[in-house]
Amino acid sequence: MAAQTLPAAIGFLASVREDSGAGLPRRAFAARGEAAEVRDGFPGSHLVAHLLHSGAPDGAHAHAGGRAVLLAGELYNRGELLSLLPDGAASADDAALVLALFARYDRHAFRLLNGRFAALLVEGGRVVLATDHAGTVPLYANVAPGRLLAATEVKTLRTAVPGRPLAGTRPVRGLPGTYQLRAGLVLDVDLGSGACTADHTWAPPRSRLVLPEDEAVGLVRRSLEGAVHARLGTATPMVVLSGGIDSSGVAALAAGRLDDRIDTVSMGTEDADEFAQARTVAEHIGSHHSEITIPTDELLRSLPHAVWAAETLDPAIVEYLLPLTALYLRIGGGNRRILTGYGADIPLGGMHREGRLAPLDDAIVSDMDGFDGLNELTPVLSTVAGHWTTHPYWDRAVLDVLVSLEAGLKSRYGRDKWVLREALADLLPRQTVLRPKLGVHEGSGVSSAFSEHLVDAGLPHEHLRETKKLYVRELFDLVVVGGRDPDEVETTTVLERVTERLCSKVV
Ligand code: IOT
Ligand code: MG
Ligand code: MG
Repeated sequence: MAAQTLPAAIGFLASVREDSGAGLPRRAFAARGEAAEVRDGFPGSHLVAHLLHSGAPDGAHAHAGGRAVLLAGELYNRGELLSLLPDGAASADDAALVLALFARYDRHAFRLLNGRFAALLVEGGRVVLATDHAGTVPLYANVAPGRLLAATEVKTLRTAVPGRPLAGTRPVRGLPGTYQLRAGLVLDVDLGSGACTADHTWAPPRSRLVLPEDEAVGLVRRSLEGAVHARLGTATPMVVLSGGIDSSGVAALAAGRLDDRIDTVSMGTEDADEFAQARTVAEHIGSHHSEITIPTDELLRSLPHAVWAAETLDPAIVEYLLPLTALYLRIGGGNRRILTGYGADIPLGGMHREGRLAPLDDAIVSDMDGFDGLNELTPVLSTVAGHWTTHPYWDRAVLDVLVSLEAGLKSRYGRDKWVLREALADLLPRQTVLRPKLGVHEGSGVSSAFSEHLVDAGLPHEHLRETKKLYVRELFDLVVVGGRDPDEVETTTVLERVTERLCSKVV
């Protein structure tokens, strides 16, 4: 089955127990959707779950051969995967496909998948949890002998009794005994004892590929084309378009594939926008284009929502995600499938504006080591508004290529992201291909608006980074750990608490 408008499920909250007692914690997803209840029984275990969906959850749950799987998200290499199975598998939904692969490869099945998903598999007294290669759908777990809870949003586990430490995971601030699985992880849990083993299914390449220019350019073009095509779905897709090379490339490849026009949308504030640059691209590819201006104070009011959705503590990431969250909240027209250019700058070193090759590769190595746990690719940023996002540059095959290419192909002839610009040159106006990088936080004026907001409230100029960190931490403690509704968070209260902390130096 090709990708639909939305995947069968966009999130889950699941409990697996040896006994059949106790249900689920209260549902408290930021993601918007209906919840389908799933109940399944096995020798030695009982599964109860809420599958979050927008109309057709069946494809997210499969049961066969004494095993069951729940899958939030979707797979992008179905063709490859089907070639490993008997012909009859072609009609299988993604969850059923994972189950069939598991029957053959056991937990190594997760090494085969290129997708955007979180999965839970039950086989008697054994529970297997898995994240995609980049952990793009966050997954959290809480395990004690005889019981396991897992969810795609940690706030849904905030009232759980602390569980035991888990290999391959990281603790979550304020929620002892609940852990986030790392990216590209399979966690194999023995339900009876709560003991688990962790196995990595992916790691960022550390070696670099030396290729002639034309081969490198062709490789980037083909892999990106494949990733965009696999993500188009069955309804008209939308691309969030800044008019930079990353999102313009995605939009051009999507438009080139479909007979109908695609939709593109660009956001700005009264302080800053990239409307002219995005319009140039929209006209060139013939998309239905719209512009959304979000007042800066509305943007700042969405800060609690961005933290609530992304469950992140990193202030720089919040600045990148805030304009996008605010944009997704403004996009109407029912549940949309949205493609982004997010993430291209990480493997290509686009954020570093660095021409020298050693510091460029230093930055790439460090960013590829550091992305895990930031949750910047989480679908919840848009599922809060009912939309599903997907990021072609973090497709497993694209990412493997982009990370691997030697730094001299990324910075070349005085241009950053050279290999990508060259790979898309025939599809876009020359000015777009040559356009210097502008970060979403700069193009929307968010970084400076956030700074001003703090300075206006009397917080010191000289510690803005630290202040932003405290601010985001305060929000996290309220809306994630504390379960508060982001609409009810008072900015003034948050500012007061940050001031108190700064004064008492409890940093
Ligand atoms: P940037 O690359 O500017 O934007 C990311 C994506 O957001 C774009 O490709 C586009 O799809 C969408 N977007 C940006 N601006 C607009 C706009 N005005 N209207 C509509 N859509 C827009 C930050 C950044 O530079 O964003 N993101 C980096 C990575 C951050 C660093 N993370 C890390 N080190 N782990 C990125 O690679 O996307
Ligand atoms: Mg970019
Ligand atoms: Mg940009």
